Amino acid sequence: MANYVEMWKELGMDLENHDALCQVLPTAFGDVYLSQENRPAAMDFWDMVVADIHGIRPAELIEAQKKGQKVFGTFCVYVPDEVVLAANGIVTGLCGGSQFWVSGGEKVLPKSTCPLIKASVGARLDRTCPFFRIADMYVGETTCDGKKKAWEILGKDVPMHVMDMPQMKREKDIKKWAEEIADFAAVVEKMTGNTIEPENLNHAIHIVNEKRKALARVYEARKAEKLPISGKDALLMMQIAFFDDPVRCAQMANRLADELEQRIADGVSVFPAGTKRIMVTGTPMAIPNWKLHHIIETSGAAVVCEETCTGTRYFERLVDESKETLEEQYRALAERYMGINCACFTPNTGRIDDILRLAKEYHVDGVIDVNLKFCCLYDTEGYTVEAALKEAGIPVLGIETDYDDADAEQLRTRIEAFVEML
Ligand code: BJ8
Repeated sequence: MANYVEMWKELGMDLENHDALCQVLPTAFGDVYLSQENRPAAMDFWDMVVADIHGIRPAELIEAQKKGQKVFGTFCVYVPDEVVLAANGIVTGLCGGSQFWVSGGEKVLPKSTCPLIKASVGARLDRTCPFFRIADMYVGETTCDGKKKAWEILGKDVPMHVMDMPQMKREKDIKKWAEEIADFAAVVEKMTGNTIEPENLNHAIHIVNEKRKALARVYEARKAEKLPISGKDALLMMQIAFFDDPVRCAQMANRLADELEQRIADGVSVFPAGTKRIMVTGTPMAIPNWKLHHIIETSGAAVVCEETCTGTRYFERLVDESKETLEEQYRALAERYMGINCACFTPNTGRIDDILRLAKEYHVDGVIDVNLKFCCLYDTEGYTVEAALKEAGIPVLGIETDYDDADAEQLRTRIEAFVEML
């Protein structure tokens, strides 16, 4: 860690405060991750990344900036990475997943804002996250109300581009999203000084598709009866996918998938036979939010799938690689991205279909519908989700939580009781 102090200083970070974060993270990671038995050897890559999460990748980004590349920070899986990559830019996720940042966000936001937004704003304003300091531009979107207003605060001293997200999925909405993508492309071209041509956009589409396929291979292995990987490890891979170089991410996920497929062939499982299989659905879990997975997996169950933006919503469905003009490519991108089922859309019946399909594919015994406190969208949609699951005869437990550990024991009691009755 010490090696990066100069870099953090140059980034204008609050070193004293940041030290406090650097001290808690390794303990949390050790308790949650390194205590697991028989982890796949290929997890060594993600362990190494987490150990220096504010060092290794930020240093790479700074190097790239010195060579003229621009870094775009994003907060939502609807923002198409392909457009940035096509202009030789770099994308990094910026969503905050730690309670450490929440109080900083509460200085300027209502307390009744979801912790993901509070943590993201806190990380930025308290100057304790290098990724926020490095990004040349932030890219927001008009998904939920909290985020929409947060952009106005976050965008004060860093260029901010906001993509106007349709809230329905009619043909005219898909067309509108294709136009938004084209507008975003123009902004990216201006920022990077590079032109987006059909060739480089198709190359970028291919890169991101390969990343999606690699992540999907790891998820495929989680459908096996004998689980070759824990939900916590799969979640970690997903969380870091938002920060990593997409080509390396695909290589590492494929390397992990090779090992998992071998484990399946050898009958190796990280859980005892008969462990109950849980699917988690709901709000995303930004790094280092491992709270719910840890509670579930230390309460006698295993997480086999996440229908979240740090799960299947991130990689399912590919972008058509056969298009030849920019207009067709933007349309193909819009079609793929509008296939994501976020609760900010109405109606959002596609999400219910996904949940029922995934519950079957991953052979789940029960579903935990998780809502980050003050996320009105997912909270309200929980009613429909839970009714559909009950109708399908799939046990479901709805919970609301935040990043604070204060409710951990209470959650554990409820989750243990739920697992017991499965
Ligand atoms: S596509 S889930 S990443 S918007 S949890 S900030 S919705 S109040 S993160 Fe999201 Fe895109 Fe949708 Fe996914 Fe608002 Fe809810 Fe907070 Fe949320």
